[in-house]
Amino acid sequence: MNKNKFYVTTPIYYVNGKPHIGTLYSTLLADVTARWNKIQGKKVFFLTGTDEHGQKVAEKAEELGISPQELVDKNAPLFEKVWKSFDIEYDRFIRTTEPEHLVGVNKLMKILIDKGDIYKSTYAGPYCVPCETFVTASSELKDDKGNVLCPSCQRATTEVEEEAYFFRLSAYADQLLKFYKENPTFIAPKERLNEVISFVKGDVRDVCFSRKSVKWGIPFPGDPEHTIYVWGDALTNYLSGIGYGTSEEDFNFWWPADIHVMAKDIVRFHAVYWPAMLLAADIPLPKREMVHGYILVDEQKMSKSLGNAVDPENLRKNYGVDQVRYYLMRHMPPSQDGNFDLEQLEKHIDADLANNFGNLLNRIASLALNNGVETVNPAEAWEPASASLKEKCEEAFRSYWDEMNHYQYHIALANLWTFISEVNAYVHSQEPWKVVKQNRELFEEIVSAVCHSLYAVGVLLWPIMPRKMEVLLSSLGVEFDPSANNVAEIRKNLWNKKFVLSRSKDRLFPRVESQLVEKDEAPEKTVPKKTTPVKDDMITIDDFVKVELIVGTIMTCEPLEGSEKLLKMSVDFGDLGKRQILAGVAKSFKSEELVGEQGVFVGNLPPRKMAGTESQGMMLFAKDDDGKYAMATVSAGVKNGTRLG
Ligand code: ME8
Repeated sequence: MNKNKFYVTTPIYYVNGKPHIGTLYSTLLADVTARWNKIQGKKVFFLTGTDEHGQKVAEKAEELGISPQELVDKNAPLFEKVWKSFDIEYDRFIRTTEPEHLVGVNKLMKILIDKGDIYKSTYAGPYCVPCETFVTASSELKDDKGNVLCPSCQRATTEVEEEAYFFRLSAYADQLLKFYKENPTFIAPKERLNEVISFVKGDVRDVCFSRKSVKWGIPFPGDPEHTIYVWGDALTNYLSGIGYGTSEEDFNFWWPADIHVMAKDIVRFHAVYWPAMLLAADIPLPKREMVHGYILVDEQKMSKSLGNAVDPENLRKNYGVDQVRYYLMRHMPPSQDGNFDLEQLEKHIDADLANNFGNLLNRIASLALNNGVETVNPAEAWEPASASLKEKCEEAFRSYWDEMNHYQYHIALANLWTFISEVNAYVHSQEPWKVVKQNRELFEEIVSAVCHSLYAVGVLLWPIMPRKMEVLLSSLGVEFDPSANNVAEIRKNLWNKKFVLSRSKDRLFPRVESQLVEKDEAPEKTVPKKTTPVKDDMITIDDFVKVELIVGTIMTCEPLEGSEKLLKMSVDFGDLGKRQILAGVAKSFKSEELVGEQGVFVGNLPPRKMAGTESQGMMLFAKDDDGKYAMATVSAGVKNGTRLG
């Protein structure tokens, strides 16, 4: 039965630390996957949460002098807070200390015990606390003091010798190998599947499934002197989070998981132990596992000792939620490790988002509205250039669809940006600012073709940048409903929509205010020193501060009738309102070139008439020796009405 459902999970994160850019990355991949499936009209369940038991959490609590329960209650909300601030739209945040989870874990463990797949023995060997892993003798590495190092994190392990319950993993090796063979797409990318296969083909040992010396955990069924090994407890969240043991109806609807997302560090737990536990309990296996690389900082793994963990909250405050979401999804390919670099982040926000994409919307919307086009109807028959853009839109959809469904989000985005450049090229070649004076119908067609393109892009990018795309769609007059199977509409590429344009107050993607240059201390308020001697050709600071230099965006611009030199502009100064400004630069600029540009103006000159028309300010230009003018502007887009000084 096709239930038209999609169930996606993230790892549940240890609560001994805070969310960082790496855990944000996994959670974002899952969020984008969930949203992409949502807009295909599927019912989606997205599970994330925190892993709260085990030795590592217990040791951290002890170090802080608080109880483990206090520690987990303090830290779990930090994850929820950060995910919410990044618009991560999860359906359930599971905590492994919740009663529902305990029910699910007990149920699964009892099945394994009853089946005879759990037996009691003694474990003697090294244990890695940071990874909560029993390190097998075959993979031993040693430091110069003779300590066994963990093969995964390279840190020193501790020797453990204790009575324990074991899970008969070795009994499932053949079934696992058969499963991998029959399901070659189980793990993406497939190189990781090869690693898993070689592990299972090697010396697979039974897994220790309980800890006697660790008290912070779920009591082992029938033997409360032991607690359940934290990984046996944690993996079961994927079942208990959808009702296993508490609501069979929900569980039967959502299970199996369509995708588990994780990084390469925990692939063995997910691709070997977890399927074996499910096979033992006769529960269908998850359909797929997306295994991504690490996010590195300065080409190194993030770690507490290096102090190089990137705080998502600072990124959000400095750059914006959707800008960070976009950068991580476009420029950190999931198949390999990716270096996180603030300079690159800033560069891409400016180039990809502010210039290439955001500007397109601002330009076309201002041009249309300034020329009285608010309602945009589809053309009855598209001119060849527009028809060709329509075809490109269809092609862009096909490749986006393909790559998104193969979880290649970075390629999907790169392809979509090619289309955005094609839309820009179309506008450039069609010159709507000229056409508007000659052929109104064609002008409206150009606006409509761009709106249809932006509509498709807006819907397709919603999973990546939900908030910004809702703003974009709303400025096209589209009320976006993610459950309305929007993808089906885009696939048809009918270009038969009507748009109602509105002017937005702010730019969709402002240019970045760089955080990389050390900011000067805020200048102290200048107290004019009246006594300072001033040469004849100099002014005092008091003279300078009298001049009000303000930034404004040119909304309309046209030659002033009866004048060869003057352009007449309407300029938006934000809270200071709109003003009519005249500038004698008609020989250097075509009026349409100035539309949408941000310039610098003298705001406190008295209005004066030029060629019979009033100018309510003066725009600043630099004039070179040949008499050519260049506009004075600010390097990063700022709010209209901002004062220079
Ligand atoms: O392993 N780059 O929890 P954990 C990319 N509780 N992803 C990263 C990353 C980085 N630098 N650092 C962490 C656990 N991650 C267990 C999981 S699941 C049943 C139990 C992400 O807090 C990545 O998804 O150590 C990795 O697999 C996970 O966080 C490990 O999180």
